[in-house]
Amino acid sequence: MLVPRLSMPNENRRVSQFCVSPVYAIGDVHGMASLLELLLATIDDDAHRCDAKPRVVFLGDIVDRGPDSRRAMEIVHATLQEREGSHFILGNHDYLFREALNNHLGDPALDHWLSGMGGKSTLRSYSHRMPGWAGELPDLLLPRYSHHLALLNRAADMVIVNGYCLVHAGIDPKKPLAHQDERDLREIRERFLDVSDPLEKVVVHGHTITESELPEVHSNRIAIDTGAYRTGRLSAVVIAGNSEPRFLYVSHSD
Ligand SMILES: [Mn+2]
Repeated sequence: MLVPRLSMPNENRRVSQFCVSPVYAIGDVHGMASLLELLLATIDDDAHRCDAKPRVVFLGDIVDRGPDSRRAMEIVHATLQEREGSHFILGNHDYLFREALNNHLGDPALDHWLSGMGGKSTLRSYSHRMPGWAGELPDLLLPRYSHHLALLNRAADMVIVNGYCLVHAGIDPKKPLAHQDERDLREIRERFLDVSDPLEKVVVHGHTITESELPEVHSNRIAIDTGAYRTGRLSAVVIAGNSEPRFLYVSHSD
């Protein structure tokens, strides 16, 4: 059974939450480290305006496809250390990377990750050498990057913030939040996206690039994967107390 990680200790206190530690949830990064740096600087400016300490939740898929997964992972690691109350939710790409580093992937699965999921660009950002077989990968990377594996190993599946449920891909609309399957949280698409009925909480998610390539607000969910590696646009939603969610984004053309 999966117990949602209730990780914001003050959220139930009966105090005004206006401008108190807003949460900035960041969509799929996919190796776009420069955009991530820019977005975090934008978040700092935004939080500074209301004199608040920003908490950051990464909605996952930090690695693969884009050019600099290693640096993106380093930024996530530093952000979690520096900003209290911040979290990293594991995406399906991060999961495969974690499995590879833990030596849990056989050669066919490794090949699928490298060739079919954009894993090759992740490995290139870490090492000039490609592993000859799955078992070689941990030896190649872990001497210098064991802290990245530790980050992946302790990543969350779900974070609850105020009335919102933050996950990578979505939830199974037929199950209560407390009984979700981890794999659904990382991978679900149509079974979740096609449902417009109210859910237990409004779900904030990435994983599927929005049609508009901008953040989208639906009746039961907020979608913020704006396809950074393809569109050059990385987005975040700001959740602060009882105010309506609002959005920040950065792009290469800014
Ligand atoms: Mn994904």
